[in-house]
Amino acid sequence: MSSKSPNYSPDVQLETILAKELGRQRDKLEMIASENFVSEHILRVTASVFTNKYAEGYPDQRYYGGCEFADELEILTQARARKLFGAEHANVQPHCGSSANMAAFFAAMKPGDPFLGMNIAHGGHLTHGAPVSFSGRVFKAHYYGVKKDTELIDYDEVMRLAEEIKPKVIVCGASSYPRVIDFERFRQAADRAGAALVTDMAHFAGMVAAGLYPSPVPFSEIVTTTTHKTLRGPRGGLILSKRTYAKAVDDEVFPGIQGGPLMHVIAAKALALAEALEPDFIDYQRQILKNASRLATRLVDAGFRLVSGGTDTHLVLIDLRNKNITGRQAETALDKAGITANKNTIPFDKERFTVTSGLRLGTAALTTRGLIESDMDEVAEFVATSLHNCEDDSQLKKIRERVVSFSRKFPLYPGLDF
Ligand code: DSN
Repeated sequence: MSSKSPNYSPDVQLETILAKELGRQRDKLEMIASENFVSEHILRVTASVFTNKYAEGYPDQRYYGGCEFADELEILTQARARKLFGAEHANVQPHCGSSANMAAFFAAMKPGDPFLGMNIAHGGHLTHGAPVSFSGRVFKAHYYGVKKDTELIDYDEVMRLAEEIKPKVIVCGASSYPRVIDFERFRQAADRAGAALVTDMAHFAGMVAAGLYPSPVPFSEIVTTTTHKTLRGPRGGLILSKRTYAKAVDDEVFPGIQGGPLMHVIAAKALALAEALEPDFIDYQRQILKNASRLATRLVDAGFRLVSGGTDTHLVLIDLRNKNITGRQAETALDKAGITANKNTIPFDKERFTVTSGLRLGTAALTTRGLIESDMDEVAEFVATSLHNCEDDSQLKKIRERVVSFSRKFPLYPGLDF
């Protein structure tokens, strides 16, 4: 029913929730490394009439009528994805990163096959073989990790396991690894095993698009990503592959795993990819990196130990053990201070996953709001003071007041009600 209809009655309960969420996003500092803010244009397109359309299948091979414009849209989005990343094939239908990874794995191996992924406790993602995820239940997962001294990926271990296990797939890419990944070495390991290399570039896809992080595309049979992290698009997934894997990937996405694609989200992906093709996207990604580097420096100045000693990316991972606080305590304290972040395991963590000894911070969302390096000095001070006073609610309240007025210097969606 249209809001212009005389019978329209606003859903006050729902609108109140939406307005509260907008207020939360505006008045808090968003430092979850996997989150970002889309442009107002992308918000609008995500809410377009394509939400009404079923389009199971692919362009020119749909199971529904009326798909002529859905076809045009999907072809456009695929072309932009291929162009942005220099890929031979793109599938733009995955609803999320997990379904993209699921499709990639089913395209490259069979249930029960061995594969090699990064240990979740060392920075890998749930879908890289964790026993609770489909990836660890359907396939036989083996894990590599980081070295204890450097906290960098142990490439010798990757090579050794590749030779020993002969996995069908090697997965690289991570959720909480702050350093550049050496795709050439993963390629060598995959070749040694006769495995397909699947790279999950969800966290650093924006930097890859901008040419500020090495591209995994030339080295990998399949590359998966989400579209909403550093790439700054709508929530969703995307798969790039070599032409030889195109049919297998497409068949696994639909009909293998998903039904109707979310065409309104695909429209928003098309716009996000166009934004990422603009020259100022490179400036944006460069600023994310400068902000992360400055944040890391200031946190070290304040006495925090960072896993691997720093960052090459948008994220830093703090080892909180020298401060005698857990990740869970840190997350709660920051939330009270108006900073949103998440607890995270660190390599060789002795705490449970629900507690952890680490805190992960990212700079993509704050950079979208317009913060530059000098602003990160203040953000680092908010973080450090909150963590040093994490049991002191009155201190945290004072920081919260400062955070609110600081946040308002960087308006978010000024024209929106919710
Ligand atoms: N949950 C995402 C992250 O926070 O890294 C990955 O899917």
